[in-house]
Amino acid sequence: MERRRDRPRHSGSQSGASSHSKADRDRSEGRYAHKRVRSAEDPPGSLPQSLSTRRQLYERDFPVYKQPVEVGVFSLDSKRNFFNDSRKLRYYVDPGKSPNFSLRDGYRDRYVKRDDGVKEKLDHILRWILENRERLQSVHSAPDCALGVDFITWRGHLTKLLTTPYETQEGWLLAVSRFRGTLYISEVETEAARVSRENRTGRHEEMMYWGYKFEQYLCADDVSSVPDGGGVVNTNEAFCTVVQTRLSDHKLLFSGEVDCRDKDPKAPPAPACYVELKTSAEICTPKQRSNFHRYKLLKWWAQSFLPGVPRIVAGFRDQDGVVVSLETFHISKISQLIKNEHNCWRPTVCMNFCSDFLSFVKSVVKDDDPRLVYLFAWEPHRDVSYSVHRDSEYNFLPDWYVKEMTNHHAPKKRH
Ligand code: 0WD
Ligand code: CA
Repeated sequence: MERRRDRPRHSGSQSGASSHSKADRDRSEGRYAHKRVRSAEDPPGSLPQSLSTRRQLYERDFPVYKQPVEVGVFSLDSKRNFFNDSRKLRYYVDPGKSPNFSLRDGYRDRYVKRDDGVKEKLDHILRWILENRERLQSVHSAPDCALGVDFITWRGHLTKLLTTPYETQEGWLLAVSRFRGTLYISEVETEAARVSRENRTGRHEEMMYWGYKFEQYLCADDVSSVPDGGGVVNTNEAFCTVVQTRLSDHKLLFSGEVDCRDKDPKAPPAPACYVELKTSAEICTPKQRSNFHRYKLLKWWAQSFLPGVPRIVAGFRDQDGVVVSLETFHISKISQLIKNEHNCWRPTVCMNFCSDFLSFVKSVVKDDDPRLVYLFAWEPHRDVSYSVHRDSEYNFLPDWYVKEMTNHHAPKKRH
């Protein structure tokens, strides 16, 4: 039997290149290219001005997505200080019996909330890069690409790209600058997102705490300790993985926050030992189950598939924030799980859209200048468009990074 080509798989380094033939690519390009991107007045050879997000345009074979490789980690402490190590990595502890966690516990008196009005942009990733450059510099790097990768961003930004063809509520703004051959992508908060952030209800604020409280019930600070449900929840603290991978012909380096790892020392190496934790309202009706599959599982799948995190432990909670059941979702099984859902999302559409968006960005952002920002904008039911800004409020590559990369870290000559 022929292997199905639309399966959402990470490609190994061996099989990756062969799973997508040139004939396949040519066929899909020929069929769709003229519809996906639009040029102003369509003069021949002109720059594409916009990119369509219509799902039908991305229903092709699953693109090559190489197994993500962890190239580093970092931690952020309770004051949001950066450490180039895994000190904030926690260990998953199975609660065994049916849980009865109260997620409301500690909201008033044991909660330190990160100030989400402070925009850190790519700063922590850039700090990691400066401290770990030697790990990136590959012998194969092109001389005009100092770091040997095409894109640097947060995993969360890529998650937004993957879900775009199915998103009907929230648009996005992504700022892009090219610097020494690499494209940096950093999100800009939309006006609508700022307004809803500044006008959250008390109930919404509390529910945002529930996810972090759930983590506290299941995570221990050390490999041989147990979770402490009586401690303080501080959302400044984070452990992040930095992974490298390739989507089609785009070499990616991104970082994502990881909740915890399997504490078995025999567990596979990162990222395969990582566990993502989630909470969701308990499912009581077929309609609720269908919505869970259609909307929530899409976001969960996209977020964990990207860095190669293999499983999610979900806590289903009632209206009062009490976790009534736990369920493990294996990322590799999610696409099967949703197959019975009529008109449901498809991983191949998510990945092909992301790949085409990155191609679009490459074709648009040609000037190599950290003070030049191309702002890509998208609203539901619209195409992706962009505008160009020099020395504006959208600049996001800090002087300390540009200076350090330009002066002290010129690519070393190899003998
Ligand atoms: O300032 C900003 N606009 C952003 C900051 C945008 C995106 C990320 N970040 C920071 C976060 O503060 C965090 O340190 O980057 C790190 C996480 O990056 P990511 O992994 O790329 O983000 P994402 O996949 O969206 O979120 C992963 C987890 C979330 O878990 P759940 O299970 O809820 O998806 O990171 C946390 C959250 O626990 N997280 C945040 N925590 C505090 N403030 C934020 C945030 N703005 N965003 C995500
Ligand atoms: Ca989580």
